[in-house]
Amino acid sequence: MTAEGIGARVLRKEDKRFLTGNGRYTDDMTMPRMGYAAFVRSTHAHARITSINTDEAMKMPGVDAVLNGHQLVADGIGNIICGWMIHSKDGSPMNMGAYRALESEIVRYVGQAIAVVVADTQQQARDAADAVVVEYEELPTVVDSLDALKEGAPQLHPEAAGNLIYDWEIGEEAATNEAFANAAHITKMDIDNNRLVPNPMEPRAALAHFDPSEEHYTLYTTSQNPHVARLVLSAFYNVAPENKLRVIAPDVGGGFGSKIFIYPEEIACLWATKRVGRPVKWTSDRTEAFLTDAHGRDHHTTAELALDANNKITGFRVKTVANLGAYMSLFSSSVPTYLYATLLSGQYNIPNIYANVKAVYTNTTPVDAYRGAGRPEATYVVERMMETAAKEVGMAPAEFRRMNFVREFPHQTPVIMAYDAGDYEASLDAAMQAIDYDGFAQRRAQSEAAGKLRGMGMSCYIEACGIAPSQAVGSLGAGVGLWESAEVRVNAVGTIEVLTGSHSHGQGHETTFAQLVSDRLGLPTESISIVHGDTDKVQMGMGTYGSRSGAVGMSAIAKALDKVEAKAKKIAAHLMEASEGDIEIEGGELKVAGTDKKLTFTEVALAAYTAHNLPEGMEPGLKEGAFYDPTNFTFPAGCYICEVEVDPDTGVVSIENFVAADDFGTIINPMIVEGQVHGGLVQGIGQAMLENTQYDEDGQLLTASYMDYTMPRADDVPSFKLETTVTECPGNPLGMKGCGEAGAIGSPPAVINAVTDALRIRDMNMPASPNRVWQLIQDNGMKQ
Ligand code: MCN
Repeated sequence: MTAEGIGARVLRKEDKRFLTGNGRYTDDMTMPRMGYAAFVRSTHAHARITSINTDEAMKMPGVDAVLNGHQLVADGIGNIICGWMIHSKDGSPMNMGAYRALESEIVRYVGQAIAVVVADTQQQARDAADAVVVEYEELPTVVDSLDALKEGAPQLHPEAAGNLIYDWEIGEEAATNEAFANAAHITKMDIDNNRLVPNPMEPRAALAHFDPSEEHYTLYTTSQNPHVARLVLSAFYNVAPENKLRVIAPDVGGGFGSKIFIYPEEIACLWATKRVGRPVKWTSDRTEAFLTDAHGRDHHTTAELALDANNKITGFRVKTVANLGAYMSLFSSSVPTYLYATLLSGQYNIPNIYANVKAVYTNTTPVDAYRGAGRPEATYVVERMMETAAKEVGMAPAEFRRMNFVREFPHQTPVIMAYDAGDYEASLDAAMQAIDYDGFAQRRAQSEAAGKLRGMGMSCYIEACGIAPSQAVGSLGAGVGLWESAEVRVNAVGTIEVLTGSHSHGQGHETTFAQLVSDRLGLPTESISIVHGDTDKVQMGMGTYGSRSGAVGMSAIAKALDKVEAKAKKIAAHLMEASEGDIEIEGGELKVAGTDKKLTFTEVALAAYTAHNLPEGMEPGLKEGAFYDPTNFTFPAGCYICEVEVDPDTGVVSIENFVAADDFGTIINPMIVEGQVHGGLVQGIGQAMLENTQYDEDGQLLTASYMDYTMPRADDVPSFKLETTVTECPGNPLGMKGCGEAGAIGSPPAVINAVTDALRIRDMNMPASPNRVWQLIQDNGMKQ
């Protein structure tokens, strides 16, 4: 333990670089003779391409090449794939339409890449892309997933009849139906989850370089998982063999899930660099980001909750239609299935659950994981149902939840997940106390006296993160196991480099990972460097998503540290002529217990490399690696309570109080965790209050800029009050649970529960925009 060890509020080491403008992002990289790429994109949501005329574009200044999908296919570049196989309830594999990096026959969403221009400057490339003439024969479009399932709907892919990708189920249908047949009360709701655009601060970018002398490719890219990118690019797309491809994800300015997939642009740049014989760089502009970054959410759900005469939940039946857009992206199939429906038990003891999920193609941008990925959708359904059911049976929502909580662990849910540890009542109580739950009636009366409406809503979320035990995800259809790797290199002078397969793009790993090492070895964090994001430096990794870097990535480091410590103790024991079992590591020293004999860590490290006085047979050096494969997910959980005031004249909702009580197990750095929760809460509140992705019936994205897509700003959110409860996760050596997504998962239902409470209505869709809220007030006659 050191002052910078586990539990310390250490300032983020990486911030010096970021705050002084010294971050190095993909777009900052330059190479000699570098050309710039710009994409010709479909202006139609569904159309047959009848011709692509590049004559004018090729004559424009600086233009090197205009490459299209015919050439891509001729060069043997593979289709974009979805790496997680889902089987329908009849056992058939999912129906996947072909997705090419450049499409030359039928385009299926606005913004789909058709051709790539390479030119001397970015502006020349963009101008030339505008000059490429594509002729289309328009086809009918469908943008809503329920419409896409209707008979006679426009068909997107010949491989997917009726636009159905899969018709999947989980749980016991017959037993659940029986629970409903015997129910004393049934609550039924139609619940939509609005489509979101991820909007990380740094848009996607790629810089590809082919070195003909070595037949070797380098790709700088805005990736959350460079090793997986390399694996997928080589194994499926045929762009380069894995040993001839180096993928570097340098500083990445946020991802929120949207940078874990392989996109057409990375494939096209890698392919184009060899064809044109110069490095090729592409950087997305914000409009391209709106049109082509994988979107999130977009569910239509019908949910039913069965209660017995004592208001105990006896059954939960959920039918969801998930819009996956025009093509299946890398992880898209898992989001509305294993990441969604397996969390439908929430924090509750529900004996019977049955869920059916239909995934559907539409003429919209592909949909994949976005912060929370399936778990916000599940939490929204569960927590809207809990609030509504409680009110229908005349119970306080907190007490209805309390009486249905899971209380004994481990707890096997009917939908695969086995919760390992938790204390849901503790976080409920902490949140209720922090928001002064009992004082709400008085605050409401005061608001009403001032002509305002006031409401309170809660959400008791649970999520499964630390994704995931390889055995489990493998048996569920995932293409790869989801372990993590680490290597701890102790240099001869006692400084440390930690190589990790996790990738930090805002989560502060350079600080928290160093804190773990500092805690274990007693060294200052400034002598510890975290190396990540480069497939030539770190041998293998699975990357960052599903709030896994703490629970899985740091556990791999802890395992490697075990080995480093064991070897260092052996060396120290030998040098001090003591027994290995008597060596203790403390404060940067290796001491012989009960004596004043000691060596500094640096002395032991030096001895490991000078190597003339090592125990017999010991290899020189002090460098150890480990792979860590978790035994279970981790299950962070908490209670969020939101209190809103609504101005009935304008429909403006103001969040007056927001309390988040979370259980993340052992916390490495409370300040970083609070930052993660703040960010997540703002994203969740953005979804609940402001953000909404709208297509018109022709498949044109109406909300393709910040003029029309409202992102949350500082003045949209209150000062959050955070509480912490701790039950250690028994599944990893550090007792940690993930914290990176919780805020975005738990907050939307808390907000909507509060707004519906204020308006005294049963239901409404997100976002609670002033216009929608004002209209609801008019419709329900509540204007005071
Ligand atoms: N941590 C801790 N104690 C815990 C849990 C975590 O101190 N009990 C620390 C970790 O050491 C790490 C940070 O908190 O520094 C987040 O850890 P974790 O919850 O393991 O999440 P990941 O590092 O795997 O990050 C992924 C997660 C996800 S899935 C999304 S989406 C997301 C998020 O993190 N995207 C982000 N947070 C983001 N934050 C920023 N700034 N940008 C994004 O794109």
